[in-house]
Amino acid sequence: MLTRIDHIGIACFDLDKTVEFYRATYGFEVFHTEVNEEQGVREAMLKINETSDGGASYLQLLEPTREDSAVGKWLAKNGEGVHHIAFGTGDVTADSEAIRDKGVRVLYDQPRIGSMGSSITFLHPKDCHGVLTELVTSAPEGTTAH
Ligand code: CMX
Ligand code: CO
Repeated sequence: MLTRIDHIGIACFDLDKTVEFYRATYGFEVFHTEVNEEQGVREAMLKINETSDGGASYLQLLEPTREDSAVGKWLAKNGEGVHHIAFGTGDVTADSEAIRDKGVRVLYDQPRIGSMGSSITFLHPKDCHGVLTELVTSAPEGTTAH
């Protein structure tokens, strides 16, 4: 079951400058940064709020590590902006299979590794009214170092 907004993914050209904008404008601090080579991103997670199911909601600021990555291609075409939304679930595998059965294209056969050791998959934006949609199951508590 999808229980929360896990994060909103925002594509940017310069991660450091964008992080500074969110800090100076809103007071949001960086909770975690990492490079995910498989996804082709350098990213910063800004925690916005805790949630009632024990998870949290974040902004995920994304800078491409290579031009031919999903975010690199998207930035070249659209410029900076909201790239995707991500819903949180306790079981990304079960939920993505149930959604696939409804005729929505799920991009990965098996979930892959996302931020902070989470398991992630994506739904094709053309099957979701133009919104690239990610499903996320957080890593079990205590298994990730920040
Ligand atoms: N939101 C909405 N529509 C999008 C989109 C997005 N983020 N990215 C692409 N599209 C649309 C394009 O506009 C295009 O539409 P038209 O045919 O009408 O022009 C269509 O989808 C195909 O786009 P494309 O530019 O040809 O790009 P690809 O098909 O090569 O890739 C996608 C699109 C969704 C398969 C690819 O971006 C992908 O695999 N995304 C999942 C992985 C990802 O985004 N990783 C980065 C984030 C990592 C993280 O969150 O941790
Ligand atoms: Co994401």
